[in-house]
Parts: sequence; structure tokens; C-alpha cells
Amino acid sequence: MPRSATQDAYTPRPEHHFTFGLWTVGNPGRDPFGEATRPQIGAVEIVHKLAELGAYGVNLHDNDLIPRDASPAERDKIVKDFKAALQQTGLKVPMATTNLFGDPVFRDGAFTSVDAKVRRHALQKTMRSMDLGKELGAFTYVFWGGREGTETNASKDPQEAMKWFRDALNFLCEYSIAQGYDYKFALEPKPNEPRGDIFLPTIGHALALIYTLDHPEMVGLNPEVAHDTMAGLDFSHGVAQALEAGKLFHIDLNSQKPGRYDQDHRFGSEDPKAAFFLVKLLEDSKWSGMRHFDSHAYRTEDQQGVWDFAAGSMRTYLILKEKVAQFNADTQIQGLLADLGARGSKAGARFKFSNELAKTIQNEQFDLPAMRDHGYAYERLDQLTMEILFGVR
Ligand code: GLT
Ligand code: MN
Ligand code: MN
Repeated sequence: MPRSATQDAYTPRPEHHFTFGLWTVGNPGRDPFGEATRPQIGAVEIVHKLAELGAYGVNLHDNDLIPRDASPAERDKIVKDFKAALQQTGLKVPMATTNLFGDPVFRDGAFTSVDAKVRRHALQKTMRSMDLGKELGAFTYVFWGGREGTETNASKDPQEAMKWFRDALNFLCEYSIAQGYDYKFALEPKPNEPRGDIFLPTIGHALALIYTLDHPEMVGLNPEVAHDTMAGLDFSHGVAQALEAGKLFHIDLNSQKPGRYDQDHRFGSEDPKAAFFLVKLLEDSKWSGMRHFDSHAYRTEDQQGVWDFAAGSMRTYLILKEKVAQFNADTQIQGLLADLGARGSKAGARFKFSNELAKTIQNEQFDLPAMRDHGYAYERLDQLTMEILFGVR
């Protein structure tokens, strides 16, 4: 039994919709400088452990489950055993994706490789992986283009690369429709690593591409905490923009220090305040998607440490969710927010052009000295928020 699985208010249950990738808890601690520090855990064992810990589901790349060189018979046996474990535990596979980055064939990208044969191979691999995902019940299909990019701009015309990327997404949307798969595609932006620079580096870049696709309604975002943080951005703002556009199809939760390599640390561990506002955003907007952890245990950990990491990720989310409820019920905080509401911060306090309104605003008399003097009390508001987070309120 995992040592952190105590039963209390923060004990995860399937209805919380927490999911992990096979590649996350299955991460053996390899890094660019050192070999694996713990043995590979089998997919069936992962399913059982995650179910025991209270997760809802497990997500996967094609090759997380099926080795690249597996024969058709081996593939069928692996899938059969995996499905049996899902059946036994009730664990679901809500999301699937393709490994388009491990094989050296993708060293210059998959959908944006300059080699058209590689681009066709990437389509073939993705179609097969979409078939597998459907077989396992997945309804969200993620595209993380880790190798889509450049080290030198002498290599490819980035305008052409965008067209190749668009062609691939259009092609695969049509494939999903033709097969009756009904997938929602979720693009996952990242600024760099493993490529020197990756195409579609931010949520905004990806959103803009989506509206140029043949089926924009099928395609949304899978933003990741670490990726926006690497780019020095406020993750909640990007997620809010995706949410507001109806494009938050999935989310990768983890933690990251700015200005570093992609750390993929346990959710909430590096910047609990940012994690708090993210949970607040997701919970207040009643977002119904999966809370997916795309992160892994420190390289120092053995297997027990991996399960501590997994349990800790879910526990932190639930603790922050409780803090959000506390924030929303705090009379002092709500008093300060009501003052802001009275000034016009309430949802729906918007302007819509009409000739009449234009005239009214043109003629409006503003008491600018008073407006300049009027503070916002954000210091007080933030301190109260921090005191909730510090656990003294
Ligand atoms: C890889 C990457 C992640 C992506 C995964 C999906 S694989 O671990 O670092 O951010 O979400 O392809
Ligand atoms: Mn990452
Ligand atoms: Mn990710």
C-alpha cells in the first residue's frame, strides 16, 4: 500500500477525474546526463497502482504500451492484457497520443520535417495510434510537437512548415471523421526542448493556427504548466484565454521554475500561488475536463517515491481546491471583491458599441483627480490570499 494513502478530506477519488500518463509514473529517471535510476514499471502494474491511489484514468503514447518493434501478435497480447487491467480496476483511458519524437526518424520533426517521406510516416504512425486510442476508449487526442521546430532557420521555411503542420491536422481530422472516431484534438504548445525552438511555442500561437484549419471546432488546446512557465508567461492567463474561447480540451498539470529545462515536477511544488490561481480558474469555471498530471518523480526516487509523487500530485490539487473554497467564502476577501465589483469588475460589465453609447461616452464628464486617487486595495487582497495559502487564516 502506498505510504501516503491516508484517508482524509484530500483523498482522491475517481470522480475527481485525475489522470496520469503511462510515461509519467513510468518515467525511470533517465536524463541527458545519466541512465535510468529505477526499473521500468509495466503498464498493467501502473493501472493497478493508479486505481489503488484513486485516479480516474491513464493516458498513453502508442509506444508507451506497444514497443516499436512489436509483432502484430505481440501487440494484440499487450492490448488484451492492458484492457483486462482496465476492466478489473475500472480505470479509463480518456486521452491518447503518438510518440513522434523518440525515433531518430523524427529528428527533424514529424509533420514539419523537410523530408516528405517522414511527414507521411508521421501520418501513418498517428493514424495507427488513433486506432489504438479508440480501441481503449480515448476521446481526446493530444499533439505535442516536441520535434517540430529548428536549431537553424537556414534549414526550412517556417511559413512552409506551418502549411505542413496545417495539412497534417486537416488530414487527421478527416481521418477521425471518416472512421467515425469523434476525437477532439488538443495541441500542446512548448517554446523549446528538445528542439532549439519549437513551432507553436505558446497557447496563443496554437489558437491562431486552429482558426485556419478546415475543422476548427475539432481542435483545441492541451496547455502545460511547465511549458508556459519556461517561456516566462503567466499560465493562468493562457488557460483563461483558451477557456474563454471554448478551447481548453485538456490540461497538463505539473510544476516548474522559470528559466530552466522542462522540469515536470510534482504539481504545486514550485509555485503554490500560481497553482492556487490555476485551480481557482478551473474550479470556478466548473471546467469538466480531465486533471492530467504530466510530471514525474524526482530522479532520486525509487518506486515507492513514484507512488508518493502520484499521491502527492492529487492531494495537492485537492488541498488547493479547498483553499479556493475558503477564498470564495472569506468575508473580508469577498468584501474587497465586492468593492471591485461595484467599480465594474463583475462578469458581464462590458461595453457594446451603439451610436448612442458612443455619444454618451464622448460627452461623459470624468472626475479624473478622484479616479487617480482611488487605490485598489490589491495589497490587502493579496496578503489575505497568502494567509489562506500559508494556513494561518
Ligand atoms: C513528453 C512531453 C510532454 C507531452 C507528452 C505528450 S510527452 O513527456 O514532455 O509535455 O505532453 O506527447
Ligand atoms: Mn513538460
Ligand atoms: Mn505535456
